Amino acid sequence: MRHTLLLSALLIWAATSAGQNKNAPVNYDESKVPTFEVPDVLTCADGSRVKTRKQWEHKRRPELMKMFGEQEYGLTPGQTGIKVKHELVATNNNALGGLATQKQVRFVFTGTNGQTHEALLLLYLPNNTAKRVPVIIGYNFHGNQTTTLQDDVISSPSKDLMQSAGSEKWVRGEQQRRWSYEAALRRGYAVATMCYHDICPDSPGLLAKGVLPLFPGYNEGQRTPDEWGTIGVWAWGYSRIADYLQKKEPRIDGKRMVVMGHSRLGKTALWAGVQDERFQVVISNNSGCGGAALSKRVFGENIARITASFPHWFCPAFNAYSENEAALPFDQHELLALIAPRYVYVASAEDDQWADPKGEYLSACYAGAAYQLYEASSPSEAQLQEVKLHHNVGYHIRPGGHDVTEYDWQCFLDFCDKAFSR
Ligand code: GTR
Repeated sequence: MRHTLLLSALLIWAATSAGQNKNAPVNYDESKVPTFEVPDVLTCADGSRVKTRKQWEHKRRPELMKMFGEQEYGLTPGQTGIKVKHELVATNNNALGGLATQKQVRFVFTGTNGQTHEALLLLYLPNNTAKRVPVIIGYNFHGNQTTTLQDDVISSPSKDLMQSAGSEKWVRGEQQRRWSYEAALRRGYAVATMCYHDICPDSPGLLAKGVLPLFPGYNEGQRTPDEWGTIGVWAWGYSRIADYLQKKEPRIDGKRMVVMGHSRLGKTALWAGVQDERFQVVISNNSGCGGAALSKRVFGENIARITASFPHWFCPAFNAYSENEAALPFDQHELLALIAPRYVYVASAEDDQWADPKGEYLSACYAGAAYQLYEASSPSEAQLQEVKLHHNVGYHIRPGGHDVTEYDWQCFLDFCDKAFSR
């Protein structure tokens, strides 16, 4: 018994203390990409090969989900007992020049321990139709008030906690260029956004200021190897937004929900889309390492760097692959594959080499094995030079850097139109 305890303690220590080298070299040279074997999406851990949808759904898919949960993002708690109340705080029927009905909804989370936490959702519904509409759900980085110049948009509650003195980032409209609300609304889409810090502050020292203390068994600072990181918590939050829109908002068509995110929130959108099959379309923009990019290419940001800079994003067990990507029993193309046969879109930017555009593209190709089981299409390596591909796994690359542009939105909307046969 004592030996077992000692061994578990050692394993926990090894899993949590390895890696995280903030000085690990970063490679941007294609000729220095290591030769590696892409883990085969359809080969199970016991060596057997998946030939049918049934085998995929009942054996290989759960096996992969378990690997991503236990070794990368951490496990999402099942029964949490957390209750959510929704309070309509404000409505404006004539927002964005009359294009939209704007609603602001307070989410009040209550844990079984009685602790509560609040978050604020901003929702735009198109005024050009009375029908039920599809919705694009995406977190913002610095508060709802940054996504538009509409002066009645209330600042997100996490602003006071997260804003550093003198920072311009939280100013009204500061991120407006990243939110093509008008384009989406004109095309008949609703858009819902929330500040990701509202769910869980993106700072290791502030994790207890989000929803985490409401979860049964939460133990601040004491993490088990497979305990979820903030990407997992934010993904959980995406599902809570989906709950609200699907069940409480009559204008939303709950069968046409899109989850999207940029960068760390692109990683989050993928993990949310994998776990919550209500998301019919999953969009990852410039998500890079720990998102759409293949880890085993070790190009641009790598596991040592990401776990050093953001130790709270992943589960502690992920550190074991820092400067050791070759040992990973899975890779990110399998994360995309887990979304099959639903629609997934990967967007890259040419100058965003930190996110490894080529690794993002190859991931989209290799995910195809699972899509083929459903006779659904994906890009092929031969199409690498093409800039925009609309298979069930979609992809585009555009000039410029790490950002979300009007063009990106146009591509996302085109892709959603295809997914929803509009
Ligand atoms: C970077 C990080 C990336 C990406 C990005 C972002 O600093 O290295 O993985 O997520 O932040 O979220 O903007």
